[in-house]
Amino acid sequence: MIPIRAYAGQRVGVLGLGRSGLVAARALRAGGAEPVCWDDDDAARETAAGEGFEIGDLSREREAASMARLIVSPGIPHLYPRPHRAVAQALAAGVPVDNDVGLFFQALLAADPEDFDEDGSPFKVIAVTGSNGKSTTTALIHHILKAAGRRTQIGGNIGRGVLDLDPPEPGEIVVVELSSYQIELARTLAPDVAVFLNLSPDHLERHGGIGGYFAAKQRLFEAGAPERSVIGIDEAEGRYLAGRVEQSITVSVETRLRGQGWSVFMHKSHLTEWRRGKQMAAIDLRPALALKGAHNHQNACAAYAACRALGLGPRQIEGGLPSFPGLAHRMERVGEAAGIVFINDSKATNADAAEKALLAYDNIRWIAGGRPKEGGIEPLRPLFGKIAKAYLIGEAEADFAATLGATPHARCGTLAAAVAAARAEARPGDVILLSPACASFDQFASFEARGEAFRALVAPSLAEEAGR
Ligand code: UMA
Ligand code: ADP
Repeated sequence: MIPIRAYAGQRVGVLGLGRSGLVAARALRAGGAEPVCWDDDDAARETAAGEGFEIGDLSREREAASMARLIVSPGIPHLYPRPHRAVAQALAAGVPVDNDVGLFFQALLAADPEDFDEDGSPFKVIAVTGSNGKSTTTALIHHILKAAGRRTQIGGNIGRGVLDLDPPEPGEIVVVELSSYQIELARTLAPDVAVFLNLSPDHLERHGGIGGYFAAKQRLFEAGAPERSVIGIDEAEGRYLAGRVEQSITVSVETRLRGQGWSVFMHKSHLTEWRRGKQMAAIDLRPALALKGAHNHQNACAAYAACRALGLGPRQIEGGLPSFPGLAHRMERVGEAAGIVFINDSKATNADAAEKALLAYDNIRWIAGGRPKEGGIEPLRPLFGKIAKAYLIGEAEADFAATLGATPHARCGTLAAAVAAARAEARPGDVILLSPACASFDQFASFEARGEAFRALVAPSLAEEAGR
C-alpha cells in the first residue's frame, strides 16, 4: 500500500467503498489522516465500519464542510449525468474533489531522494488509456518488462487499485491502466510515459458526450505532461492529440508512418519501428499467438513504443512477445467440443470491442446483450453476414433484435438459455462467441462474473468431449 501523508491530522471524505475507495481509506489512515467514509450501500458501509473506519453521511452540509478533500470512486458520477449528492455538497462547501489516482501521483511526486538509485534514476510510471485495449496493452508492457528482467508492478483499472501497489523502489517501473473516469477527476497526474491507444464512443452519459470523453483522456497528456507520449493515430482524436504534444511516438495499424519523427506501425505481419527517416526494427508478430488481429497489433505496437521510450532494445522487447499469455475474458478460447469452438469475450462491453471478435471468426453463433451502450449494435451491421445466428440476452434484447432484422436471432433472456440454445443448434466448424457489446450490470456483478458464468455453462460440453 502507498501511504498518503499529505493530509495527516485532517479529515478526508472517502465516497464509495468498493475496490478503490476502501484502499484509499486505508492509505489515508496509514499516512495519519482521518478518513470519513460513505457508500450508498449498507453492506459496503458495514465492511468499512468493521475495519474501524468512521462512517459519516458526506452529503450532509456539516460533514462535507469539515473535510480537507473528498476522494471519489470512479464509478460514482461527479458531474454527468448529475453529480452525486456528496460531490455536489463538497463543491458547494469549497472542498476540493480528488480521487485515488490523484493521491497516487501526489504521493509519488513527494517521494524523497532515497527513492532514486545510484545512477540517480527514480522509478518510472507508465500510464495507459484509450477506449479499448487498455488492459491488454498494460499487461503486455508489464510482461515485456518482466521478461527483460526489469522490476515492475501493474495496477489501476486492472487488478490492484493504484494505492494498493507497493511504494515503488528505485529503478522499478509501475504500469498503470487508467480509465477516463479516473483521469478526469485526478487533481495530480504525472506519468513519465503516457499511452493513448484509440477512441470510440463509450461512457458517454458520464462525460456529457464524446467531446467530454475525449477531453477526459486528453488530461493525461496535457495536465500529465509526460516525458514521452505514445499515441495511436488511427482516429481523428489521436491525430489531433499527436499534433498537440511534444515528444510523441505515433502508432498506426492502418498507415505506414515513414516520416522524420518516431513511429511504430504494422507492415504486413511485421511491427515496424521507424525513426528519423530510417527503419530501426521489424518484428514478425505471427509467433505471438495471443496477439492476433489488427486490434492486438495496435496493442503490441503501443506496448513496443512504450518499452522503447523506457530504453529497452528492440530485441529485448521481441523476446517477450511470444510468451504473452493474453488476458482472460478477451477473445479467450475456452475450448472445443464436437468441432465447436467456445470463445469468451465478455470484456467486449461496447460495439467497437465486439466488432474485433466478429471480424476474427466465421460461422458465428453470437451471444450478445446486457445493458446496452448508446448506438447499440448499429455499427456492427456490415458484419451481420458473418453471424450464423445471434442469441440475445438482457436489457438490450428488444433493441438488438430490431437492429438484427432479418439476420437469424433468438431472444433468450439469460446467458444460460443462450448457451443452451447455441449449443443445441451449433454444427462442427461453428464458433459460439460471447461478445456482448454491452455492460454486464443488468444480470451480473461484473464482466468477469459474466465470463466465469459462460465458462461454467460450457464446461459440461468440454468435459463430455474430454471423456470421449
Ligand atoms: N456507489 C455509491 N453510490 C453510487 C454509485 C456507487 O455509493 O451512486 C458505491 C457502490 O455501492 C460501491 C462503490 O461505490 O460500493 C463502487 O465504486 P466503483 O464503481 O468506483 O468501483 P470500485 O470497486 O472502486 O472499482 C473501481 C473501478 N470501477 C469503475 O470504474 C466502475 C474498477 O474498474 C477498478 O479496477 C478499481 O476501481 C480499482 O482501480 C473496473 C471497471 O469496470 C474494472 N472500469 C471501467 C471500464 O474498464 O470500463 C471504467
Ligand atoms: P480495455 O481495458 O480498454 O477495456 P481490453 O484489453 O480489456 O481493453 O479489451 C477489451 C475488449 O476490446 C476485448 O473484447 C478485446 O477483444 C477488444 N480490444 C482489445 N484491444 C483492442 C484495440 N486496440 N482496439 C479495439 N478493440 C480492442
